[in-house]
Amino acid sequence: MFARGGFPPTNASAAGLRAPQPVIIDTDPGTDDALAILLALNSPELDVRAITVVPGNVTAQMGLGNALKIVSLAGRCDIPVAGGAQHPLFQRLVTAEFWHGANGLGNVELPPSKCKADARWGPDLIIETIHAAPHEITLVPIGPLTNIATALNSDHELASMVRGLTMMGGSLSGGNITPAAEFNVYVDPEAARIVFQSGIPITMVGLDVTEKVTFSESHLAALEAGSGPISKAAAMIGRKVMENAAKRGRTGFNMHDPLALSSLLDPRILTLQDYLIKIESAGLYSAGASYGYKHNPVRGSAPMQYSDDSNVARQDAFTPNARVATEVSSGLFFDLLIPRLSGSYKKAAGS
Ligand SMILES: [Ca+2]
Repeated sequence: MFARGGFPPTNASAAGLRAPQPVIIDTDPGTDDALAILLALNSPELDVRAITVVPGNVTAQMGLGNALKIVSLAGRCDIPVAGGAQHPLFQRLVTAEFWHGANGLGNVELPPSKCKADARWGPDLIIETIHAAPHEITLVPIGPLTNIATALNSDHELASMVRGLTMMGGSLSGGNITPAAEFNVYVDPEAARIVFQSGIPITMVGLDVTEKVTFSESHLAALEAGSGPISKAAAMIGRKVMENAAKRGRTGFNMHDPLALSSLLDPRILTLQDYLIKIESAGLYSAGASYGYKHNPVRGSAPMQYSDDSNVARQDAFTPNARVATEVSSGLFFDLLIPRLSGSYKKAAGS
């Protein structure tokens, strides 16, 4: 909560703080999830304490299998990977195989996983991991917010024990799955509402910036020229998504989840502004919309003619609940991403 002392400093701005930043990634892999996870696992600035899987781009079961294959590819079976919610809190699950392929990874067949799923339930693993390191862990949800909301509902102390939450989701400028809604919020708007009301310091990396970072042929060529299984896998996934995008008349594709992840690595990539974010969970066409207020009054819909609710505009003290990414340096982002996925970063860092 901002009132609890505001946002913690980033690693870059915290003088002397060089220990890797502990994170939990909650994910619905997902092609861009795969690239985001690989980025995280190739970033020494991060300490990935757990990966939890949420239904979204694909079903919970498929997503768990994909997460295990990705972690195995990176040789990181030491990281607990757990399944969680099987469906959104109230909505029927809507998946996105049309974009991510029937297997969720662009129909790229990654090698079978050598890693085994953690026996714990995802929300329980989130709770246990945070309790083991109170005020240290940043949650990084890059899928619908079902697991995070479930954990918050189960443990009312949890929000005050989280260092921060950096999410891919939401939009101040219209949606991608409907004209109103960004996909992750659309899939489970009630969960998103719980998270935005939680008091956790939130950094929202939404379509306002993710649609400005486009993976193109030159990025693909750099990955294909890289060595090692991670570069090869990232290149194969990138190639498949490029082909799918081309069939839809698009050149390249947006790097939604990797951009959210990258903001933890280099704070110069995104420009953030304070907003009070409200989530629309009802509506025939607008469920999953995220609306950003910059100041009072916080004005909702007009009351129904025969209702008693006259509280149209709220004049309470204005308190933002998120820092929203409003501008992005695409160049800085790809300068960070491509070397880490292609293997050249480790060589440079280790030389
Ligand atoms: Ca995702």
